Amino acid sequence: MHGNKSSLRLEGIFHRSRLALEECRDRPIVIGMKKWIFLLFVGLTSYGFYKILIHPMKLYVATGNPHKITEFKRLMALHGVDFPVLFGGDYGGMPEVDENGDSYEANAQLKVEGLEAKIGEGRWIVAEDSGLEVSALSGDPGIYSARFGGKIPQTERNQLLLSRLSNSSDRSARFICCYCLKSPDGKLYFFRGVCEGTILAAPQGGQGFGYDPVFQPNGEQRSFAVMSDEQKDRISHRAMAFNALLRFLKKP
Ligand code: ITT
Repeated sequence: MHGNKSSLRLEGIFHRSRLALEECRDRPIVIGMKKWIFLLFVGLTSYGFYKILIHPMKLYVATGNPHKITEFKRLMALHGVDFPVLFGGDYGGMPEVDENGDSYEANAQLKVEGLEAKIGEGRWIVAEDSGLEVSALSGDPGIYSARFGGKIPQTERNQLLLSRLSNSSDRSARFICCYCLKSPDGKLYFFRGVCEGTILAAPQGGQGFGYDPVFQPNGEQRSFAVMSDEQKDRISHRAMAFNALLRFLKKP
């Protein structure tokens, strides 16, 4: 992955710094300003090479959902993410994963492991599992949100949800998003985001995806599907989880 030229240049820098350090060892106290500057330069350059060439932080996003990719990219742009991020098309497509976990965390981890089996270990991989939990339905559809009602179009799925709630006065619900991140040394980290709201009496708006037209976040007078991207990205479950993920990744 790293070119010979870069390795040679690095070798040269390390060699010169070794010589400079050996000289300093003989005369530890008397060291001229020029040498301090040289050592500082060597240190910074080596660190730069290490960061850019030897250990570039590259994040693989394990999802096959184009809407999630769009939102992830928007959130990256909003937060000025400055490391390379790879999506399905960049690594030959997200493999099929049997999402049979009993929690968002478990399913997100299964997706991470599904992609890891394809691209190999030792990478930064993140996956997300999300869903809509409706109080009057005891938290359903929850982790089964993508499959609620079977293989039907999302508009029918939304209608099905509304019909299940037709006699219910409790319309409270929440979107949950959980990211699972695997680091190159094999550790797993989880980040959750929640957005509380209510289920509307009828679908509203044509933006967004999934259950957006029937979900109105608390403190708003319109559904997610009426809001602009920027408005959704300020309060959504995905934005909350993304913020936590990014805080972790940016930690020195
Ligand atoms: P991947 O597993 O490939 O990531 P998926 O669509 O299968 O994509 P999930 O298993 O996490 O994703 O299913 C989550 C479902 O919850 C999703 O298909 C939507 O119906 C719904 N959902 C999640 N976030 C949403 C959002 O921001 N707006 C509307 N619906 C959302």
